[in-house]
Formats: sequence, C-alpha cells, structure tokens
Amino acid sequence: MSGEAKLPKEFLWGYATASYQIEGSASEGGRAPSIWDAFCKTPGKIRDGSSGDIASDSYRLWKEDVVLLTSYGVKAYRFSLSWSRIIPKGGRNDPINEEGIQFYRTLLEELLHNGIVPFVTLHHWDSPQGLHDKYGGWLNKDEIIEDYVNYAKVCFRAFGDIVQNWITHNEPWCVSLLGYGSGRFAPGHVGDTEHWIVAHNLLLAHAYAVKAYREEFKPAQGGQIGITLDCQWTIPYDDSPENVEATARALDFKLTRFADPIYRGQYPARVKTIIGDRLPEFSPEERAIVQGSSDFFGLNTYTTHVIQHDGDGDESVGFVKMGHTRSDGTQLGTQSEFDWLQTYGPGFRNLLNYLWKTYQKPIYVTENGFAVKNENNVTSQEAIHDKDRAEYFEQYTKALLQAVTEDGADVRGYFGWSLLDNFEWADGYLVRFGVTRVDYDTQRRTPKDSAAFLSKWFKDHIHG
Ligand code: GBH
Repeated sequence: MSGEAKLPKEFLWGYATASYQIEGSASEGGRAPSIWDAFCKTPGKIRDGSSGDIASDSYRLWKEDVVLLTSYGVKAYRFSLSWSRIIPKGGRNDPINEEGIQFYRTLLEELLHNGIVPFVTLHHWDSPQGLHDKYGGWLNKDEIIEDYVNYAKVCFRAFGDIVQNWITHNEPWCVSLLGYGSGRFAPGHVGDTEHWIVAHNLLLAHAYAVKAYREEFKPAQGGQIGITLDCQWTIPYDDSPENVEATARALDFKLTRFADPIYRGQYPARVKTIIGDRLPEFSPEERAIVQGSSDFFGLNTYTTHVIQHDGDGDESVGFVKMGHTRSDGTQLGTQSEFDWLQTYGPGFRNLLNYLWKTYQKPIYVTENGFAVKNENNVTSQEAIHDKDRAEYFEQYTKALLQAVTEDGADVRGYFGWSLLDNFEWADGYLVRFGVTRVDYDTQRRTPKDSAAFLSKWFKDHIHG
C-alpha cells in the first residue's frame, strides 16, 4: 500500500456496543432493572415484544467477545457500563454491587491484556428504574445530578487506574427527545416540554461529572473525558432560501443545542427563539461548568439527511422534513432496513470537516454503521455476506481518510457499530447492525464479510 495516504500510527479503531443491547443476564449478578427493562415490559413498546433479558448474552460470553475483538485486530473497544449493575438502586446512598464492579474490572483487564484500549461509556440510556420510581429520574435536576456524579465517581474510583477514555452520555438527543418527547424510547413520555428539561439536566450531570473527574481523578489517573453526540450531516433539498435556512435549523435542533453549550457555553439563537421559555437557562455558575466540559468531540453518525422547510411539522426538530431524496428525484445512496438510514460517504466527510472547523476539538467517531435491508429475514449463511454493509464501510472509511489526510480534520478514532448483532431498542431483534452474526437460538457468533473488510482496511491504512 506504499504511496497511498494513511492514518497516523496512533489512530484507534474498533467496535462499539452498549450494556443493555448486549449483556443480557438482566437479573443476574445483583443487577436491578433499568428504565429499559421496565419499558420493554410495557406491551406495544418493542416491535417484536422482546427485551434485553438475554440479548447477545455478553455478560456470560464476554471472554469469547474479547477473543473476537482480538481476531479482528482492533486497537480499541467502546462499551458501556450498566449503572444498575454497579449501583442497583442507583442513588448516592444506595449500596454498591461488588459483583458488578468485578465483572467490568475483569473485562477491562482482559482487554488490556490483549492490547485493546477501552473507551467506557457511563450512560448509554439504561439509567436505574429505582431512580425513575423514586423521583422521576432525569426530570429531577438536583437529585439526578448528585446521583449521576456519585455513580461516575464510583466508576472512576473502581476503574480509572486502567481506563483512560471516558464518555459521560451516549446521545443526549435520543435520551431526551425519544424518551420524553416522542415516547418511542424509555421511559416513553410524550410531550413538548419535558424533553427540553431532560436535555438540560443531562448537560448539567455530564458537566458536573467531568468537573469531578478533572478535580479528583485526572491528576492521578491522567485520562480524558467527554460526551458523545449524535448527528447526521444535513444538506438542503434545493437552493431556495427557506430550505437553506431549514438546513441550518435542523443542525441547530439536533447538534448545536448540545454542542454549543458544551464547547461555547450557550444555546443556539434559533432554538431559543422557537422554544422560548420552555428552554431552561443556565445560571452563571452552571454555564461556567458546562462550557469547556468535553476534552474531545464524541460523534455518532450514520447517514445524511436532505432537509426541507416544514412549517406545520415537528417543532422538536425545528420544523423540518428529513429525507434522502434530492429535488431531482434521486436517492443519496443504498437504502438500509431503517427509513432514516441510507449510505452517503461524502456527507460524513463534510460533517467531520464542519465539526473540526467549528469546535476545534479532536474527534472520535464513537459509532458508525449500517443495517442491511432484510438481513433478519435470511439465513445466517446469507446474512454473513453483508455486501451493503461492507460497501457502506468502504465509503465511510474513504471519507474518513480524506477528511484526515486531505482536509486536515483531527480525527483520532473510529468505532464501527456494532461488534455484534444485538437488541436494537424499540425494534427488538428485528434489525441487525453487527459485523458479527449472532444466532439468537445458540448465541453462536459468526464474522460477516464487513468485519473482514474493516480489519483489512485499517491494517492497510494506519501507519505501521
Ligand atoms: C445509535 O443511535 C445508538 O447509540 C445505538 O445504541 C443504536 O443501536 C444505533 O444507533 C443503531 O440504531 O425513528 O424518529 O425515532 C443512532 C441515532 C437515533 C438514529 C434515533 C435513528 C431514530 C429516529 N439514532 N433515530 S426515530
């Protein structure tokens, strides 16, 4: 591969997972329910009526999964901790579950033993049901901040000597908007006010946890800490002023509303104007703590959206219509199993450039992946030849390489979503994102073609 551009030697790549989506053993090892356990038991919420009770059985098969990671040649692995496995009831005065600590400690040691750098997410949506029952969970600002910071500190204390990369929350947009706006996700609240409060409280809890890490742990442990936001690149449907403005508004309602407070200390003007006094305000002290509270930009991104103004549409996304069809009728790329996801590598390159220019923080792509259409309806033998996923990764790695080597964006890591087929939230087991096939009857893991593609690509495109 001589002569071809490559990523720097220190570039980290690997796969991402999340506790509730892979672990299973929901009532084993001292774990208590999270809001997702409760949500899954509510009829009609999960498309196939399933839950994460067993999932990809990774609580039991974790060692096999590390072997898998090693066989793929990854340099890093991003996974999340289950809060209610570590502090079952969740609160600052509640007991710590040593069995939970031990489980993650052993996993971390095995990763390090295999030369794999852990990226640990503290909160990937499965907050303790105990706190939800007790005081309303993320809606209760003072209580949840204290309990979240306590949980974070328990984790820094238990694992911080061997974990150098921390992520506070995964996708606060999803937690707030889907959990407390559309009600598609746990805890299933519907409305147009609560989700702004929850988003605000997530930002504060994140910021206070980062403050605690920087003051009490970082001096001795020396790691970095940040947040992961989700964002799809946006392009206007046509060059009409209202669609161009709608495109900027779409980005503000998805990304800037989280990124600007964190990296610049304020909510964006477009959001303030539309939401008015339903958008909470930061006190001067809070603002100072939120601003600058992420050492890096954690980015989950899957696709690009073509944006049109939609005056009668959904306020919570900024009165825009999102699609993949251009004004000339063509599609951006290959359709996935999900309406919201089509392949479009050039959008990824633009997004990386935009984030680097706008926020000037090193970027880690903490999730990126594809759900092949109909993959759940074919045999395992057919599913492992996941051509559309491999082609997706081919486009996205190319865009990544261009953004880094041609455009100068400071991207330091890339995690494919996901290591395994797993519990896909409201879609249960009907949609698969894994580079590894999981046969849910036997829990047998089989690498798909996309896994081979990424292993080879990164082997060829990182300086030796
Ligand atoms: C990621 O979110 C999650 O972090 C991960 O856990 C998940 O498995 C993965 O996506 C694949 O889905 O239909 O209006 O409810 C990515 C961001 C947010 C994109 C929710 C799709 C659905 C919008 N996703 N969104 S809606």
